[in-house]
Amino acid sequence: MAGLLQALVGASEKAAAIARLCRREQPLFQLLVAEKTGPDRNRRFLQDFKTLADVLIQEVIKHDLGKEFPELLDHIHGEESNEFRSPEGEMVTVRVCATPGDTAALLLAVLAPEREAAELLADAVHRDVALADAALAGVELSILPQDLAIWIDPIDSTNEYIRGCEDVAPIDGVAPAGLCSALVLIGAYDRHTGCPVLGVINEPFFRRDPVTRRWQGQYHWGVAYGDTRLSSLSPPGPSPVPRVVLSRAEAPAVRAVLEPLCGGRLLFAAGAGYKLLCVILGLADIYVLSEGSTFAWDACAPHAILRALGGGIVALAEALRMRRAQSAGTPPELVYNRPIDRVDGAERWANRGGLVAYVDPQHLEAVLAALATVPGL
Ligand code: 2IP
Ligand code: CA
Ligand code: CA
Repeated sequence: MAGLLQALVGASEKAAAIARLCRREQPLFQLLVAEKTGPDRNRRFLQDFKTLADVLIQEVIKHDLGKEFPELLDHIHGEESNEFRSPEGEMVTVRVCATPGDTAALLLAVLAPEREAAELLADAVHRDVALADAALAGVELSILPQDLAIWIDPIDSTNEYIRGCEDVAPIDGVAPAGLCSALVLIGAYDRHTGCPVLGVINEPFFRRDPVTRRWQGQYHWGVAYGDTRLSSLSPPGPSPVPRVVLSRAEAPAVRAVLEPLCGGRLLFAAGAGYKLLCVILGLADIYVLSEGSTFAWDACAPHAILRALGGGIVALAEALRMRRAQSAGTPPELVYNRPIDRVDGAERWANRGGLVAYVDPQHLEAVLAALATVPGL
């Protein structure tokens, strides 16, 4: 199957371009950062523009992939629903139309009277992106699209995307917050086993061009199926002491047992996708999340890349249960085709028991051993 990985990367590039456009072009930026102010302002729509950006990006990815791979059409899922309420309270289904004019007209139903904003977005939606990447072009895979399904997080770390702090200084290489933690995540998993197989992470706000001051992005990809392991990145080198990255909201008891493991120096960052990227890039060795506050679309793409590099993402509660029961076998990894029973909405796809992302199995072992001592975890 030549082409699906390239199509995922192409879709992520278009998504990243739209994410940048919304911050660069005044008519869009104003909507993105608009505060709910006076009662005479069109409040609903100002408040929802950021959601529209997310929904639209997801629809574009879905549209572009579905067009090239019709076998995937009913198997492309994402964080957002494409149902959107217009300022008049009417439901609009956001989708990519046949022409930029039609797409602009549809967007205007939600954005009216902001015609310029609707046109700018429609333009970007219909613009082709060219990939100039010889290494990527040379990748040929034998896995079939009809065996795969897709998870999309159109923008992860939306809070940082909206807040938009541009020059947050990294600490030990890891940005504690800021625009750089907003990422586009597109992952493909095996429909039958739920295993992640292809992953693309796009960083729309990787760095600024020193001359134009415009944001430039970069992307990373990974492939893991059968015995095939391929990635745009090399596995990070070993580090004797595991560097652990956590959410600022992580439980104090978890912090307390992990701190001594990493020489008293924990790292903190925003964005589940960004913390996973830190492990992928070797800026951290381990990401622990003890809560169910991430979802299938947050983890699928990074998980495929981690597997391509020899690591993975373990389902934490399950791994601790096995460990405490002294069951044999390797700790279970997250899977992406199993919704939680009797649960509605996004929660159905929560990674409920938490997770541990790793590259080096020795670090994983040390961290699980420490976490197993936390009562109630
Ligand atoms: C969020 C986002 C948050 C993260 C949360 C995700 O996704 O990545 O930053 O929390 O788990 O679900 P934290 O930053 O504490 O890790 P989104 O921005 O797409 O809602
Ligand atoms: Ca997310
Ligand atoms: Ca999101």
